[in-house]
Amino acid sequence: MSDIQAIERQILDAIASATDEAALEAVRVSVLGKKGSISELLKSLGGMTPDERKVNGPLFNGLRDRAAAAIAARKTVLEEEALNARLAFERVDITLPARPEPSGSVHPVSQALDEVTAIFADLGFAVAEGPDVEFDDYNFTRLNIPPDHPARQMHDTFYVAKQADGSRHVLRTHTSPVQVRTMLKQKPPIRIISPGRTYRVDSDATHSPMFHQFEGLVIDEVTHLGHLKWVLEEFCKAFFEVDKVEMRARPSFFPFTEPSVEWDLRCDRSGGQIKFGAGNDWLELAGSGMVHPRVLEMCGIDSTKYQGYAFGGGIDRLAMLKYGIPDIRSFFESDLRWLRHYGFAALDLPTLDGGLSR
Ligand code: 2U9
Repeated sequence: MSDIQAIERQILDAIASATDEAALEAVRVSVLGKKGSISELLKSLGGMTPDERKVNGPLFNGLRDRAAAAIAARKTVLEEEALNARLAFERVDITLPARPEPSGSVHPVSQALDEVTAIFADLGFAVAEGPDVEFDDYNFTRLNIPPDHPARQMHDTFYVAKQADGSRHVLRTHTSPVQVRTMLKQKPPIRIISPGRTYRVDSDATHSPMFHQFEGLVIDEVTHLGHLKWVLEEFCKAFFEVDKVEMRARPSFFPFTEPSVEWDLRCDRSGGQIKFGAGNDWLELAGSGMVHPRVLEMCGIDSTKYQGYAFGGGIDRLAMLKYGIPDIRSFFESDLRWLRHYGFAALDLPTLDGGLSR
């Protein structure tokens, strides 16, 4: 084998052995670069005789052309391999879920609150909200509970420090001030539901210092207790997911309603579980009544033209009954094991057509 053939073999082996583009570039520089082996051979032609040049010129140029072609071909192969490796590595698996499964769950009180709201919204009630820290005036006075009225004691109020002008704020003891605010700014007809947090100084297995209420208010030229009973019955059927319910009325007293009525729901507790619509037990459901004319007047509504009914119930209590939770305090202990057991799927909002509690 001639020297040139041996050099060519060596160069082609080096090109074939380059495993990436950087190694191939190093081979190219060592062969075809300014001081590369083939460039040096080409330079040596200048010192040769014309006869030697005639023989070696084509040999060296042929060697350069074949080396350049081999480098270009190897470069194409290496580029393709590098691209394939990147495509394999950077591939997006579109069959994977976009995010991990959500691990949070909806608290049973939030679930019950959403259910109550969905049911009343379906019955044509708008949702009204207000602040947790209220004026004494809106929480008591305009609801026919003047200062020193004995009913104020019934409410076991949390008082907030006195303001500079001597007035007192309270943590609202019911959501009724939301209705007061609505009446002060809106003309009848009014049909609202106000769900939310309420506060009273009380704590045992069935009472919590912070609890949740829903209250409804309907004001129009003609409203009566028959309308109220129908609304509560429709609510109970939807909330407890039964076809039939039976309610009984008991006379009661609230300063803001006259007459005042409390409602019980027929149920059966004999099987360890509570069932509605049949049985020999009664369950306290809600308080209600026709809005006291004095309350209407104090909230800017003409009591000779309009009348209204109102009702109120506990959301925590409804959640306890529906989901079989025995102690209200467990709602607020933030125990994750408890939440995993009693919680509801996130993003699954209750609707009447899609299902309430599934
Ligand atoms: C206005 C006028 C009247 C709301 C009413 C009740 C009766 C009632 C309690 C039930 C259990 C609250 O959670 S609970 O302790 N509520 O019995 N609530 S009538 O009456 C109103 C509200 C606002 C302006």
